[in-house]
Amino acid sequence: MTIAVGIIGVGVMGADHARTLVNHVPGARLRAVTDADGARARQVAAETGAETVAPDPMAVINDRSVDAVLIASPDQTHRDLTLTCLAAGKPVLCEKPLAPTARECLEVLAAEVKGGRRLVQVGYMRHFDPAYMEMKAKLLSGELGRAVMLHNFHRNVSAPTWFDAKMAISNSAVHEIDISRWLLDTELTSVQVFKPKIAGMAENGAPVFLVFETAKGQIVNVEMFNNAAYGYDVRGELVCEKGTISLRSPIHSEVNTGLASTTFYPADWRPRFADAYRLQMQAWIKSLSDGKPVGASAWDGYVTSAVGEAGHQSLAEGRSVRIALVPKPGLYD
Ligand code: ISE
Repeated sequence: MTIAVGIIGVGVMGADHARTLVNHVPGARLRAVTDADGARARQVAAETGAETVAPDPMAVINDRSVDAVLIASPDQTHRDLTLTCLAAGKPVLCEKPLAPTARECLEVLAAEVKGGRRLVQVGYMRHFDPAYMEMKAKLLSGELGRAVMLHNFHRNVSAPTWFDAKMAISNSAVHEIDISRWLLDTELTSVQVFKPKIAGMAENGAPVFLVFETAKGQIVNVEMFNNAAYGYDVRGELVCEKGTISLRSPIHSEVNTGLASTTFYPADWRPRFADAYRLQMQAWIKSLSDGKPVGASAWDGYVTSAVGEAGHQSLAEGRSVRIALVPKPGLYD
């Protein structure tokens, strides 16, 4: 069975997903693409061999020949489009975040629960990153004892001028919020956000430092620095009772010359997480054939946004904030 996919939004991420789908996922075909910029949609269709260019998102979702929808349009469109997919009974892989606010995520959650079956996967692709998967497998083996602390670093080369501390949390550090819950298999219960106060330092992309407590009593921290200048760099170290597990980024070559050895950083997240994006897409398509949901659920999408909002509150009020969640619906157990 071949799954016909429609992609809504073919900017940087959507176009990348289109290439991944046509080049690396044998059980799927790219049935339709659409974008607010029609010329861009036509260009991506020509490059990837997409069968049609649809005039708008509704045309993709309502196209009876489209089996599943991938949403990669701007964040503020995610709620409405996901709700429309649910109303049409179509499975959807929605780029992160599920929606910018926890309230909107809850609307999606309510609609999915009402329908009684899991149709939504959220594109928190780190669940499929081989380095994080190895970290989790090692933890689950029990060899190192229980997890005690998790250090996360997330650095980008540069941030747009409008990228403030709130964006650093809700657009970028949400990846660490998501992956920390997944790795430790628990909820984050409190958050406190700190900001270095360096005279004259640019406000856009300035670092934020988040400290969480978990329901299992662990401490998690996240250094989020969107303007770190030197490269795209994601690191992590899990400290357990009897040892630690550190993340290694994929390195394909090393240059040795002039008494020095050099490896290179990617400029953004796409090369670093290329395997994760590919494995996520393959797993999503397989899950549609075998009916077993994988990856981050709408519940995970809601929790991540709710934790991000608590982070915003901590930032505004300069204190630790308790994280309050609605009860988890049985559909997500
Ligand atoms: C960015 O906003 C993303 O969404 C990427 O997935 C992430 O890896 C990147 O560092 C963020 O800033």
